Amino acid sequence: MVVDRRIWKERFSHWFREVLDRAEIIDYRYPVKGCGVWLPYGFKIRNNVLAILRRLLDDSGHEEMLFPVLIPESLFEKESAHIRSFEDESFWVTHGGSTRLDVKLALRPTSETVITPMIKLWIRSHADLPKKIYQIASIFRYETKATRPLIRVREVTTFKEAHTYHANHEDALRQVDEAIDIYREFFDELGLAYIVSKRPEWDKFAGAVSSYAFDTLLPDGRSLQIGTVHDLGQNFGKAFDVTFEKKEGEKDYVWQTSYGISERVIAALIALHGDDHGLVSPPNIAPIQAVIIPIPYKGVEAEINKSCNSVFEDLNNTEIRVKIDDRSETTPGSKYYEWELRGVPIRVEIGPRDVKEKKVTLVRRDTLERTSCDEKSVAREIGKLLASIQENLKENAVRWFNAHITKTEKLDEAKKKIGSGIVEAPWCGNEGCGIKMESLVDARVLGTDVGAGGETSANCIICGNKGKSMVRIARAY
Ligand code: 5CA
Ligand code: ZN
Repeated sequence: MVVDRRIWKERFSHWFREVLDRAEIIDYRYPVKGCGVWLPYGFKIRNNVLAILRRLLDDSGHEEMLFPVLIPESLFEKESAHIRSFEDESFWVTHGGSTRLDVKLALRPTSETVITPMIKLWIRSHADLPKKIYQIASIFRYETKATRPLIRVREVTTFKEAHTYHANHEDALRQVDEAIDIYREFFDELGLAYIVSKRPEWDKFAGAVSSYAFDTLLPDGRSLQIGTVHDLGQNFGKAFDVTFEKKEGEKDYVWQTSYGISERVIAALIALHGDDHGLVSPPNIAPIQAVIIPIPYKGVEAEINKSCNSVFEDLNNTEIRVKIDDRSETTPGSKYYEWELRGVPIRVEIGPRDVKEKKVTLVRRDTLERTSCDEKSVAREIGKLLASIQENLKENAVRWFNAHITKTEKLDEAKKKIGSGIVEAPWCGNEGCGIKMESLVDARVLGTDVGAGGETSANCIICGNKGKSMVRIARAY
């Protein structure tokens, strides 16, 4: 079944807040703008998502570390493009108690200027390179655009930032490719749909040589940047004087990359998979993969309980995350409603008819289809269903996403389609045309295709001169 997102396009924003609240993901009522509380159920989702990310990074030679939150202004301002962009976007600590600090301290908005000066102490020669590290921590940004839970927050509580150091540019560029591959795999495992674009010059990360970004689409047709990968060249190496001895004996500045992911990814998976019943959790990150609900019936309570316990044991033994909801004061109907809202992939119903036939009833959350299976084969059956749900969510997300990308050479059509997704149009590559396009269609340039697929022979949609590449435009979060 394909969930038609258009049903809730208009009320997506409201739907999103309702789901976060009622499925107990985040409580956003904390009295500091842009700050929220991870509730136990949301925190479990967060942990499962981070486990995938940690595995992918650890398996490719990244080492997890943890750096300080405070950055002295003297370090922060060393890379000029970086400080220019982040100065007004940072929270500043100016006092210790009532004493004014000699050097004010920024709460890290990201950590290049925290990590690079320490790397300088640890790298001597080419033998110390490449070096790949990451941390998962809070960062703080004084966002002035409208804040929204998970999507744009001022305390980003789930910031995974990787930083890598290399002996030459080729190796750093190879790392950029590796990072893009790792993120692809990560988003694929979450069943997300995305495109990767090279950001235009005027929208690069502050201090980067080039930036590549993953964008997805939310049901309201606006794009959301869910991850970025930056080639930092030697910009920070030079600013912080990080040198190493090359094989031939001479010195060079270190080459760097950095790449980041935040809780926006969790916003994206809620938004892309959810439906009118609430959350639909991909099985691989679902805190509970199957919930067993007894349907009590006078006289057969004992048999029903016995069957529930036996199914629980079977699922538990095959490492399916399972729970029995045996609250006696709540009706089965209210339980269905609650677990659907929380997106539990499989509901197992066990009632008088089921026990009589030695069967159980299974309902899958993505399509709400009901099937029946022998009590004996329940673990194998649910294993198959979980795999099928995982697959189906991804397929639906990708199908919907692709249906909301429009290629056009006409400005009128670009204007018409921009409200519902991403528009791709021929572009000469000039910044002037890019900026003009942004104002004419009232949207943002996301960038161009990373591969060769983005080339075009059509003329620039703005100036009519020979086009170089297809540029992507969208109303962006
Ligand atoms: N140092 C680099 C690489 S870690 C860096 O900071 N890149 S970034 O600025 O692009 O941030 C990485 C990712 O964090 C972004 O792609 C975006 O998905 C997410 N992010 C940035 N700001 C916020 C915010 N205010 N709320 C939620 N997520 C954010
Ligand atoms: Zn042009």
